[in-house]
Amino acid sequence: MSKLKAKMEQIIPGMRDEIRSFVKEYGDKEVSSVNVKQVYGGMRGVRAMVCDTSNVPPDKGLIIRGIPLKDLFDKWPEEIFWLLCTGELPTKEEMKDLQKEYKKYGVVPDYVWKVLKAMPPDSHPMAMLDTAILAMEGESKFRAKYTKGMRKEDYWVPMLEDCIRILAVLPELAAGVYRLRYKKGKLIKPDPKLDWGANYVHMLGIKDPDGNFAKLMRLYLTLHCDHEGGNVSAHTCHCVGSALSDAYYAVSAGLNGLAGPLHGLANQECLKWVLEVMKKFKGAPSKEELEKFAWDTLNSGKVVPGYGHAVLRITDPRFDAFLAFGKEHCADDPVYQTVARVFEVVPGVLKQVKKIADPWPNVDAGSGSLLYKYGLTEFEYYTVLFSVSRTMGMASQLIVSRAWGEPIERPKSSTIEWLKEKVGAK
Ligand code: AMX
Repeated sequence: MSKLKAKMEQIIPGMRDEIRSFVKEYGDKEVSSVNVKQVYGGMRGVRAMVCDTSNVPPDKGLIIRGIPLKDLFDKWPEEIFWLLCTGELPTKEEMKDLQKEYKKYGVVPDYVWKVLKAMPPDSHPMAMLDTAILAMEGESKFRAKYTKGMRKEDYWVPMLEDCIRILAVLPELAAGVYRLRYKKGKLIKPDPKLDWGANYVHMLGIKDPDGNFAKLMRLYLTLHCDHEGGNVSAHTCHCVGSALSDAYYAVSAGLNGLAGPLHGLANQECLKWVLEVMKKFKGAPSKEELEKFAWDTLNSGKVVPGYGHAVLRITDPRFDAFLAFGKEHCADDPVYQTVARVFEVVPGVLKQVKKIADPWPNVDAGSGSLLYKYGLTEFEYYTVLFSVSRTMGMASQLIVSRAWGEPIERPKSSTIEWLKEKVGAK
C-alpha cells in the first residue's frame, strides 16, 4: 500500500466523525445570507460550500492547510500535494514514496497521442490537454469499481488512485501537447531519475544548463496548486465529482473552466499585454508611457490582465514570489523589467477606477515573463502549466470530498419573478 493511502486511512475516520457530529449539532445554524446583488453577481462571497485543502483570506492570500504560502515557497510540488491531501507536510520517505508512485503510473497510453494528433493542428493547447485527460477516462479505477459495486466509505480509495495516476501522467501529457502543438520534434520520454517538476522541463525539451528552469518550474507548480473551493475550475471539478463522475471527467471539466480568459487564460493574456507595450515603445517603457497604455487599454473596454481578483485585496503573495525569483535570476531581462515597472504603475491607475475592487497584481502578472525568459515563448501554452499545478488542488479536493461522503450538489435557482416576489418588488 502506498504511504499516502496509509496516511489517509489513518486520518479519514476522525474527519468523518468530526463532520458528522458538527453537522448533527449545528446543522440548522446560519453561516451566510444571500442578497439579490449576489444572485446576479456570480454568487460572490456566498458561503455555501466547504473546502479544507486551502483558504484565501482577502488580506493574506493563499493559506494551504493552515500554512501561509510564503512559508512554502521552497517546498516541492510533491510535498504540496501530500500537504493538500493530509494536512501535514511529508517526511523525506513519504515524499520519496509518492514520487515512486508517480514513476510507477507515469506512462501515457499510445492511443492518447493518436487522439491528439487527430485534432486540428491549430487547436488551443488547453483543448488538447483537456481532451487528452478525457480520452483516458477508460483507465478509471473509480468507474470500474463503482460499476462492480462499491461501498460509499470506500469511494475515496479508487478516487485517490485515479488522482495519483492523472498526476503521474500529467507532465508527460502536458509536455507532449507542447511538442505536438508547436512541432518541436519527437516526444521525449520521462527520465526516471528526475522529480515531477524537473521531469516536466526535461520532456518539454527546453535546454536548462544551469537547472534554473527546473527551479522555476518547481516554484510555479507549487504556487498555482490550489486556491480554495469557489473559483471556477475548483468548483466545476467539485460539482462534476459530486455526481460521482470519476476524476478524469471531473479534472478535465475543471480545466475547461481554467481555460477561460477571466481565469487561467489570463496568464497568456498578461504576457501578450506586456509584449504589446514593449513593441509599441520599442523596449521597456517609461512609467509615463505605461500609464498611458494602461488607460488606453481600459478606455478601449478591455481589462488589464494580471490585475484584480475576485477574492484578494492585496498583492498576491504568488506574484511576490515570482518577482523575487526574477530579481534573483534575471534582473537584467527587459521583459522582467517591464513586468516590475507595470507593478509600479498599474495599481495607481486601477485605483482611480471606482468599480475595480482590487487594483493589485494576481499570480498571472509575473509568471509569464519568467517562462518567456527561459525559452517557453508560446504564451498560449501557459495555461497548460497552470493546469498541471492546479490539478493537485482539484484532485485533493475530490479525494477529500469522496472520503467524507459529500452528496451531489444541487443549489436552488430562482426565476426573476420569484425573486421579485420574495423581495416585495411586485
Ligand atoms: N482591468 C479592468 N477592469 C477590471 C479589472 C482589470 N484588471 N479588474 C476588475 N475590473 C472591472 C471588472 O471587469 C468589473 O467591471 P464590470 O462591472 O463592468 O463588469 C469591475 O471592475 C468590478 O470587478 P471586481 O469586482 O473588481 O472583480 P471581479 O471579481 O468581477 O473579477 C477578475 C475578478 C479577476 C475577473 C477581474 O479582476 C479581471 O478581469 N482581471 C483581469 C483578468 C485577470 O487577471 N484574471 C486572472 C484572475 C486570476 C486567475 O484566475 N488566474
